[in-house]
Amino acid sequence: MSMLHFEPATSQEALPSPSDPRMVGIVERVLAGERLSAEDGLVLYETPDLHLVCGLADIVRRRLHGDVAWYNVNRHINYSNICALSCSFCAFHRKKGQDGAYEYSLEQVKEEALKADAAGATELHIVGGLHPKLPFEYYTNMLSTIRECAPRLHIKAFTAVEIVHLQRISRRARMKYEGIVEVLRDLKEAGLQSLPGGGAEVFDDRVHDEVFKTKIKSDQWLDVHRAAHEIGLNSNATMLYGHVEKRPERIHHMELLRGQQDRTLKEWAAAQDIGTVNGEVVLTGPEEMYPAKRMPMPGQKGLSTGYFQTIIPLPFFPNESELEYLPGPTGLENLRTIAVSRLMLDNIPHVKAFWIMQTLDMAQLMLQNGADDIDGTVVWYDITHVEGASTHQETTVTDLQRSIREAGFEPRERDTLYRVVKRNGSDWSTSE
Ligand code: V47
Repeated sequence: MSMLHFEPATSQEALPSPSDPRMVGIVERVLAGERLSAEDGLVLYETPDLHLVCGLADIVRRRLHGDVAWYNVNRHINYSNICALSCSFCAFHRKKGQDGAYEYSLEQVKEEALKADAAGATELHIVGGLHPKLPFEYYTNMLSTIRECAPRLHIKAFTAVEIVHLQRISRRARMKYEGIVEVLRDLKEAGLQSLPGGGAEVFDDRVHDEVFKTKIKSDQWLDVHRAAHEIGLNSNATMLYGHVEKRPERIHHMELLRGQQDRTLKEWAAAQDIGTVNGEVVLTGPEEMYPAKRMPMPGQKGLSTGYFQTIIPLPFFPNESELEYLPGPTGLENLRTIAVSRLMLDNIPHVKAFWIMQTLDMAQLMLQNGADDIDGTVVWYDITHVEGASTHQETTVTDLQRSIREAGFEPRERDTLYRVVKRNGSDWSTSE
């Protein structure tokens, strides 16, 4: 990592002129703060004017976050890799009894939570496979154990497909949507505070049938997050790209997320005096469009539900999966996908370049091209292993801060809900 400090130039005047005539209208729309269409999204993916796409994403990112870039002090816990499914993109899953299969006891989870808390972490990010044998109580006990032994830790846990699995094993089956709401309420009562964005993959039936056929489809993934929002939990969203999907399918994925977020934020936008056109809530316009606060934050006037906080585009890692013969996306495709996500998802406040998958060096570049968050210290991560990394994948706060500064931004520690963290060693508090 270079120690050179880079000052990104992103003023409107510094934007390169379009060589692709299709970009002219897009530039006008972005500068005016108008929503981009699916057709625009495809142009952003296909145009040779990559610098222009990235420059536009940076302008929009700075409207929302100025020169701040976010990180957190967290721990990921992958409590078990035993999974009833066998998605072909996934190298994490094992069958019970298979070499390398594991599951954490509640005692082990407690130990990790205590260690995380003692080290000053603010968040536990907990996900695992769909374990065919663990009872529902394992999950509620896991949450309540953490809640009791480390009450300061925010518990962000379980992807949408795990929630559907928990609904099934909890005997809360009844009506599908109601059952999901009920199981989420049980989990919330036990200590769950938000949902991570995993398991969304690509919202497309063809892609679903080809590489994750037995997993839930887009409508169920979106329903789980809608239900979580309904009961006041915030969540994130991901998009796993660079395998068998095509670019229009990625754009469609973004459109579905954007549409759902529109419906969620409508009431909030009205209370904040943010104009909507056809119910569209666009947060990424120029300063003069938003004399009031444009960023949704929990507890704000008009916001009675949770919402999508962050989009995390995840580049596909073929290593050791059934799709190992695929090349995976290039660095340039990863950079472009971050920029396109920032421009298309105009109502999701944050774009995360997850350093574990993007690498810290590329995450620096991504901060200059649409991303405003790089995730946190992580410590343990078992789902992907970049270039032979072990499960111990940790970085320090010093390195996160240095990376952010080198990229030309001001590092700011956040909690899971993007409140500013004030820290004194392992002691911390939030601004609210
Ligand atoms: O759900 C699985 C994906 C996800 C592979 O919410 C793969 O803040 C690439 O969701 N190559 C887990 N990706 C990671 C995730 C996440 C990460 C960081 C932050 C947040 C957040 C969420 O990883 C899985 C799946 O979609 N995945 N296999 C693979 N071979």
